Amino acid sequence: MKRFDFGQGSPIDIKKMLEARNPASYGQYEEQVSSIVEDVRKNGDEAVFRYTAMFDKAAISLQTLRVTESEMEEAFGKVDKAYVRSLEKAAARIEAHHQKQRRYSWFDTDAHGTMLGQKVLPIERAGVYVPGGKAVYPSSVLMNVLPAKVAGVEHILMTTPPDAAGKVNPLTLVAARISGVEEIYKVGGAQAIAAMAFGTGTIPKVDKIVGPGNIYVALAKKAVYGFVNIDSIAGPSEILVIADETANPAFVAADMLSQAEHDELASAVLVTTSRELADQVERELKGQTSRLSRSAIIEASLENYGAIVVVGTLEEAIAITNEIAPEHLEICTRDPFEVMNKVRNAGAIFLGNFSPEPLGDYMAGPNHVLPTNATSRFFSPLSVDDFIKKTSIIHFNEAALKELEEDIIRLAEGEELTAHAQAVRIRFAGDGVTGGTK
Ligand code: HSO
Ligand code: ZN
Repeated sequence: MKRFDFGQGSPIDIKKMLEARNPASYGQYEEQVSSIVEDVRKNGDEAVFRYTAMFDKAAISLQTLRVTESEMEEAFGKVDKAYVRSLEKAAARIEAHHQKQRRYSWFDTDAHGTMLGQKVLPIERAGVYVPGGKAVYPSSVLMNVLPAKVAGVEHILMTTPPDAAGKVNPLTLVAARISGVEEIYKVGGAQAIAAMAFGTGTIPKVDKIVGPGNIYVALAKKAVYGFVNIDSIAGPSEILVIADETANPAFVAADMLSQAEHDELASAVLVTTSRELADQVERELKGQTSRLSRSAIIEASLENYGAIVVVGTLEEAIAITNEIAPEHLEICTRDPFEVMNKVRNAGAIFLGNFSPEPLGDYMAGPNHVLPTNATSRFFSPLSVDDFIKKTSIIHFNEAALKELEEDIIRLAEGEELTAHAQAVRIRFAGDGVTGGTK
């Protein structure tokens, strides 16, 4: 845990610290990933089964690639009823929030005889990648699928790696069913991304791939971008807390630890105007960590990417925050709304002492797929917008076109595009401006 007291540290120090998390070793996997992607593109299902045998140690065939109804029932049999109810409650809240993001087609007419507008349609097919292994997050299944559902995407499919026995994690299956996904394929890694991007004999090609994954999945998504659309590539989790002397140090520490436990590369930062609070939070972090099951991960993450910064004013805290552009921002100050008004860059903002970050991870309703690595400067949370596309609509009648005729011809001739000019002129050739078709 780094400690910067006012005057010693600067926002740039923390930024540098966080930038170190961008793995410089990306390149070493790139070749392997692109050869997997090419192989799946060429050889389809056969390559998918080969890589599943190699990486997941599972024997999957055409008969077992797709999750069956009886496997789904088996999964529901294994998962606690109360857990299912909580997931359903979360799904309802997430859906309600995303309903408010819907966009509609619009058309404007004017007295001159024009009709201009924008047609909004969902993409036809979305593919959701769900990781297996240690980070099975059913909450992330809901967060990735429900915006697509609300957008009206008709075909939503999911891929997730099987275990060595060829089974998919039951929590993943339950979350898939609750969010309304009927088509689930047992394939993970770069091979899953390639399968969804190009299609195989069995797995349909999609228009957009979303969902978190390891470095192979991230690189594969980059490799297929352009053939299909992808979501942004998520980095390790981040939390920044702005606090003054009114904050509760135990709460602040607990919330920082909640993100630190995600992985060793996660980052938890406190920026406070109170030296006393800084000391108390530091003590709380130590005390609480030892009682947590993932204390080893937390210690590593705090050691490398944790920081407590004491500043003179809230203005300075806000400036540091805007510079860091954290994924999650908690504001625990006397008037959190006033601070929130001045924040420009953050994925999600949690206000006050009773809006802990995990509330947003599971239940509040807004999406927990958020921009990381300072990309909240220009990226937004995953939303319904990620699953729609727009088409411009243009209609002019003769009189309306006539009004703009001269301007269009002038602009076209300025670009030396005489065929462009002619396409307008020809419609009014009766005026003798040019020779018409007669
Ligand atoms: N905090 C993570 C999402 C998550 N947390 C899933 C728990 N489960 C996103 O940054
Ligand atoms: Zn989390």
